[in-house]
Amino acid sequence: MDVILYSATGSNSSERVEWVLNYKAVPYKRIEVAPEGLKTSYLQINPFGYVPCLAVDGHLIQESMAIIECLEELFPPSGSQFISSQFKASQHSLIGDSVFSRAAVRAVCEYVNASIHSPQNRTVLKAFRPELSEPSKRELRGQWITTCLETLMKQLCQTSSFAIGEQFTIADIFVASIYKKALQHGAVASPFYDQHLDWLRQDEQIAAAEPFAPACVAFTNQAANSRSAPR
Ligand SMILES: N[C@@H](CCC(=O)N[C@@H](CS)C(=O)NCC(=O)O)C(=O)O
Repeated sequence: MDVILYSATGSNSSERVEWVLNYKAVPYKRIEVAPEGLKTSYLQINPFGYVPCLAVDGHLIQESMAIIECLEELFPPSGSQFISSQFKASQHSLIGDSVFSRAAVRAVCEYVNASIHSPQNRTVLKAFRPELSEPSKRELRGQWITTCLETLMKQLCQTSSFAIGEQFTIADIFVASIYKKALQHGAVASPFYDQHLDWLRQDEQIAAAEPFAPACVAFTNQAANSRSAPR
């Protein structure tokens, strides 16, 4: 299968997809889309003008959630034909193993994607707050994500240190990625979300699959010796 990911360094939505591809050990080619490309030639790939976009044997798929759902179908748990030497393919669904766990995972992802990420998107801020300077936009983005993550916290890590349920899912990926974005915008670190991130990084396979390695992240190591759920 020929898999191409159109991505951009620092793109939060692309990071989600890259994390899934890496975790599932799917071989893929990554194409970096330059900012000017988003408004020009790349529109033929993704008419929405956003990264990510995934091409699978010539089929173009837009929107990170749709891409991830498609990857879950194309490369289901233990899809051994795609195992590379670096990673083991996942043994469980990254979306959840029951109707209700899948609904809970999707609810978190939808909240992150639609309610947290979209309003602070560069294009949206440019349209609604054109008067703001770049530093002010960054500050606003950090504040917005932080406020929403406070709300989201109540839904997370209720039965384990994973965001939803007892296993690693895309809810962990969406949450950890948007938290890192808040830190990049200068938001104050959160003990809860630091602990969640630390927890994920204690798992070799999850940590090895994480894209854009963690230079920008305030890594507290608070949870390094404890595997209790962040609450
Ligand atoms: N809902 C979309 C969001 C995609 C998105 O906002 N991508 C950002 C990067 S994270 C982008 O391409 N921004 C370019 C712009 O706003 O001009 C998805 O999940 O794929």
